[in-house]
Amino acid sequence: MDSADGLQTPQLTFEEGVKAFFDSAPPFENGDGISEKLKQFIAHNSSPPDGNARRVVCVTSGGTTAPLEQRCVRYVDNFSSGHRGATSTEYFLKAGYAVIFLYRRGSFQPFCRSLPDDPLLECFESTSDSNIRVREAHAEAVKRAIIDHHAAVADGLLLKLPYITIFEYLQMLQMTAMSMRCLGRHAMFYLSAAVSDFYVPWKDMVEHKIQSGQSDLLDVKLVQVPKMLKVLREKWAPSAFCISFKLETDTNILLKKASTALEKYKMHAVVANELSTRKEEVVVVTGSARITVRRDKSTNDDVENPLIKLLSGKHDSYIEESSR
Ligand code: 9Z3
Repeated sequence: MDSADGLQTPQLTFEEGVKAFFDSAPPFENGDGISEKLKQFIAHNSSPPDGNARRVVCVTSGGTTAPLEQRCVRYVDNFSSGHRGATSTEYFLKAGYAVIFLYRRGSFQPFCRSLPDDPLLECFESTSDSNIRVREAHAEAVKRAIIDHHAAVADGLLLKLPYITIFEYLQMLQMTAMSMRCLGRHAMFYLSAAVSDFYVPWKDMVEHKIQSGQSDLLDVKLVQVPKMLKVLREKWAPSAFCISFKLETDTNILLKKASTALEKYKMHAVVANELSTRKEEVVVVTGSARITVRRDKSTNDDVENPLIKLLSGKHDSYIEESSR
């Protein structure tokens, strides 16, 4: 890549690229607090009061941003509503997992999918004596959301960690993975977040809002984000069961790209999905098998229901393999 003065900068090795990414990241806000929450959550689920240790899955959800200014006004965003991650979290909890939900702030949340877009204003109304009550039409959805969500959090089964930028996301993914290492094969990563491929290193970023009107061109140099899937598998959590996602808009290349990702990053499974049909069907690529998973339209089921059943079954086999 060219530097600002036009000179060629030397190509970094993969390891140098990883180091450069973390070295260039802004300080990790509240890192100690998050580390403590993770420690407690994992301790609680590895030796819970009922004596039944749980499997723990880290579900990543939503899209990361790559800021263009340090005091950020503009950024490059990655598409994802967070629906996949939020829905999958509900099914993982049903399947008996404890879930670390690493999500983009403002994206879909578990148990809130049946609520309208603006739940506070649409679900509640004021009464003649100036109190607030739930509107009849939303009563059941609000009750379910509150009961299920509070139960998961109160029982210590759901830990929610919000991010916005690619820096926050990868710093938290690294911290989560290191904390989950002690779980060995009982840990799972379900990486459904849409992660930026390019970023501006913090030290190269302008501090203030980029001014328009100075030139017709906006000259911003973006650097490739090192593929952290590889680091996750090799260094951060080498025994964990890892599932990544592959999103394409061209179905002709989707499965090939998913197989390449499976091999290149040594994933245990890659879930391939096409943008417009992603809520109807996905293909799970594992080894040489390609398993199509469809939503049952007759029961209005979510595609995540059979998907999580399939993946937790594969996780069972992965755990059993180690005791043979
Ligand atoms: C996905 O493919 C997810 O299934 C979606 C879910 C983002 C499509 P929604 O949140 O959509 O329900 O609206 N996630 C991974 C996307 C991605 O960026 N994958 C990278 C790639 O395809 C690999 S990490 O190269």
